[in-house]
Amino acid sequence: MSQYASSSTWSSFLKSLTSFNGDLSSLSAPPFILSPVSLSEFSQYWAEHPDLFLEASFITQDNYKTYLLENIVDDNDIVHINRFNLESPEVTRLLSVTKWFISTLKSQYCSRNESMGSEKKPLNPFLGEVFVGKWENNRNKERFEETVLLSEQVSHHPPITAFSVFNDKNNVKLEGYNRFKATFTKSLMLNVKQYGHTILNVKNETYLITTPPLHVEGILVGSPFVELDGKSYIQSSTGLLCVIEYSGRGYFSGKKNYYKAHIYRNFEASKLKTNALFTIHGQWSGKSKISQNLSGGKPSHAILFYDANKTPVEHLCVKPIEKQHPLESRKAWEAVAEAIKSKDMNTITTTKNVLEESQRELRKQEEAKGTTWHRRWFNDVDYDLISDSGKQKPEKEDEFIKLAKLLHYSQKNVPSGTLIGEKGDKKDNITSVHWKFNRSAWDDEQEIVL
Ligand code: 0T9
Repeated sequence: MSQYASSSTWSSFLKSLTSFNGDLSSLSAPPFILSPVSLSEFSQYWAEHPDLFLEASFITQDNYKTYLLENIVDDNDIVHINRFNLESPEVTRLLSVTKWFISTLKSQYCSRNESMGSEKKPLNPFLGEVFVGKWENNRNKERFEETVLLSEQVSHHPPITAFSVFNDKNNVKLEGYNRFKATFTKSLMLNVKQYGHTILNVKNETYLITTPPLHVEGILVGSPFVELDGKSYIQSSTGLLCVIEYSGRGYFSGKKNYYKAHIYRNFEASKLKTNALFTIHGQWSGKSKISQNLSGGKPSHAILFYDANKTPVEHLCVKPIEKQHPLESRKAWEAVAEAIKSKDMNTITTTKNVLEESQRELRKQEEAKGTTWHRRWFNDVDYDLISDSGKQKPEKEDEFIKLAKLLHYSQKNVPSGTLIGEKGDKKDNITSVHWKFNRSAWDDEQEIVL
């Protein structure tokens, strides 16, 4: 239990949650549960293992068979054993992308427990807020070069963050956007559905990635933490598909942060688990193992797939605040973040008001001029081809459309991971607007530098 949990401010905060209206920004929480970090920064968690982010781009016809070698240490030497029969570079690359994706989860959902003691309420980004930086990959500069992160708040109400991570040298790029909806249960657990999707592009292959629902436990005792629910899909443009199922303590294992992933030849095959080519299971915040399914669905000997605790993260390099543009997250929130760190409620309120008031003023001016805020690096694209929203429509060769077809994936604005015909997709009057990265807008960028 947190030392603050028995305080009267915490219990009156808990009382205020029972009448929660869905708008998290309207909750005024006591300082100890506030994070000095904005949600626009969360996009960096996609690549805190920049080597794994790039790994699939190095898997070729020449080396794909030597992936997942098991190191057996004998009396005086290490012997590498290849236990698996890897059938094609495409399969090995999907295994590699799966490993990278699993490696992002600890960053996405546990890093704040480690840096701040528990999950905390992040700062709610303002419209147009950006967060940028790069991974310099100094340990292997020649091979990797730099990987860039761009994150932009493209909507304030509801909050939507769009992001892109790219490495030009190796032709690996990721783009996506995130929105969430949260509700409290009677026992004050927070249920969160994520919306949006992410597309990874490795040379000529693309992968559609969906993010899972989650819940936040431990709020009553003042030390919140995240547990994942449901599924994630990683649909490859080659047809191959990885389905990841999450569970917490006691569902299909006694462990927290548990997952099971199955690799299938395609969507049809995924209907039967015995069709899986590979099975991976374990903790995404700890160790997980992989086995190959032999004929008849029998699993082979399992070897270590990934150990989150043995693979330290590499933090993004961000310019010092003095060199940042006023729209950059840490610069814009500097005064508020300082106030949060010193747990000074009055200064938190006044500094936040200054920021919010100037945002309201901007919106008023735009309304008077009949303009809207210009999104810097992302466009909203309407995938509903018959609607006349006036928005940009996707191109003929659109990757999201191609991947969605392979996965039978809903293109509507429904919770991430919803397939066609599933609950949510069947409702009428749902839009199909998704945020897409506009690389040339970044190439033409004059004001914000890395
Ligand atoms: C996208 C991620 C998301 C954002 C966070 C729900 C949550 C805000 C959204 C979905 C990232 O890629 C992945 C990770 C964690 C998610 C956050 C966990 C969380 O608790 C917050 C919400 C808004 C709160 O801060 C609730 C307040 C609570 C900690 C105290 C009562």
